Amino acid sequence: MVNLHTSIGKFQFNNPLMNASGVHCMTAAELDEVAQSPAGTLVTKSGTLEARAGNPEPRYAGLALGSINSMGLPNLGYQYYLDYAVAFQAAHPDQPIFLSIAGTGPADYQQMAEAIQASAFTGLTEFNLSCPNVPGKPQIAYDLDTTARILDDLFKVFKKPAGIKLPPFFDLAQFDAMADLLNRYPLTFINSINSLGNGLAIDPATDTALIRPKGGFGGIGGAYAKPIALANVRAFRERLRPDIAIIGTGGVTSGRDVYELILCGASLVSLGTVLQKEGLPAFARLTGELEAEMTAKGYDAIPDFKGALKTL
Ligand code: RRO
Repeated sequence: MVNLHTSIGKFQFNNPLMNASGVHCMTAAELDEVAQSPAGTLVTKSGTLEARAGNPEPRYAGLALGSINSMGLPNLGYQYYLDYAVAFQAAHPDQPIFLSIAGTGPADYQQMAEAIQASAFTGLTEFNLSCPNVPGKPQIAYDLDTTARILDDLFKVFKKPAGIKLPPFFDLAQFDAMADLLNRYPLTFINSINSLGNGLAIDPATDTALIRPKGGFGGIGGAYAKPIALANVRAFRERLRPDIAIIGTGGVTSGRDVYELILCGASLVSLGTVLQKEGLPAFARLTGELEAEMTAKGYDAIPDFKGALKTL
């Protein structure tokens, strides 16, 4: 039997898998189902100051090798998820939980951070700086100055374990610049990557974009994203302070994919499109496949191969 235990900061998990924010985490009922699955932890849908209906439908489509979405941040408001998380940790003191937060502008982050700081929440907060789908609002983390301003303001008030959700980067100079910036802050983790922003998928029968919002543009997830996710996790693991853990997200369809994200340096691995397509049984399937891969490679535990990617 292999041991799937992993940790981030002082938080302990008995399985490295979790849902990706946005999938199976809109309501308390969905969150409860993830908590009761083999997943090691769970994260809420990104909550905003006020509840949002999100973009018009259709706003998600499955694709041959993944998915496209332009949900537009539909959520029940951050207070709903904060209340859920506080109640969850009271009922499950040994099960860490992540709260995800998204602003529609820089000031929102500080306001929600103040509220979470003042609350009884003791888990991990993920500040989503990479939503690609709010019309007229660029992905924040592609703008280093705005990112620095948000983090400066945030950490003046926020003293609890915090991380940020990053978009994919595509140039080594971007990794250098973002890692330099992130290393200045008391981050507990980053989550890399959000979906590949602003892809386009077309229905061949009608020559029409598959989703309605933004002229059909949306975030791409699933197998299409895997090499980019691996590269982002690897690039940040090589550049970030060792005490900043990485949650690897993107492109998982098999246990081998989970293994490879860990090989690149991920401490936890989250499931987006695969969870959307297969539902909760994905956690048991991928756990079994990860165990089989570790056994085949002769590893008993996650620290034995975490970050151990070899290069030529
Ligand atoms: O709700 C969304 O449209 C969404 C968000 Br907030 C995000 O961070 N990533 C994504 O692919 N979709």
